[in-house]
Amino acid sequence: MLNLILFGPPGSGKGTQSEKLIAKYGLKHLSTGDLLRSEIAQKTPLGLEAKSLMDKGQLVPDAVVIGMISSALESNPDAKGFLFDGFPRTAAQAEALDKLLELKKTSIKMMLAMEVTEEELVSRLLKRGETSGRSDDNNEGVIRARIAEYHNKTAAVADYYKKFDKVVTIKGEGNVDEIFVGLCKEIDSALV
Ligand code: B4P
Repeated sequence: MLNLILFGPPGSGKGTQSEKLIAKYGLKHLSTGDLLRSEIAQKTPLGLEAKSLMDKGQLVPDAVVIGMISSALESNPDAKGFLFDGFPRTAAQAEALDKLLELKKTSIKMMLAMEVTEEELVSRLLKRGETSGRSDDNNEGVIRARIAEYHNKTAAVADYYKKFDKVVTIKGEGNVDEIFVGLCKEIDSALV
């Protein structure tokens, strides 16, 4: 199995590049952001709890997202591999993911970490907010709170995978297709 983590701050291009990567490598896309937004759209109790946190730019509790990923892994027994997008976002989520994959006798092959400056992140997300209808994208204060959550709780997840020599850093600014080519180069060189 080929299991990849696409990592980076909010607005770094994870969702954008995920679509291209799953098409090229035939992976199952698991985005905790998308899973949470689907719970919100269905107005489930979990979705209502998540919405109040997401609207403030805060992370949803670990137990909630770990549970969602666990059932997504169970319901895709025949997947060739998974692309984790926006997960793990805390050290506890990273440890839980390793255990879940161990049960499936597999592991993370690599973490692709995209780097983008804060001003570029803010401008991309504000621009998306003009059309996306996402309430966490149309307020600069909320966007900066999300970036702060990333620095306080999420950035350290890269250190966890660095211990296992699994992190590759990619510049996430510039042309979408050129960034995609850079990501593929790293994946292909890990596959030989
Ligand atoms: P996510 O859905 O993961 O949202 P995101 O980080 O904002 O999006 P992403 O990074 O995928 O956006 P993209 O760059 O593609 O999370 C939303 C919220 O859900 C979190 O704040 C949190 O509350 C909660 N949550 C999710 N997962 C969680 C977890 N594991 N634990 C706890 N809470 C969790 O796109 C951004 C914009 O940039 C787009 O408009 C795109 O067109 C543009 N763009 C992309 N690449 C570009 C490029 N190269 N140049 C110019 N623009 C570009």
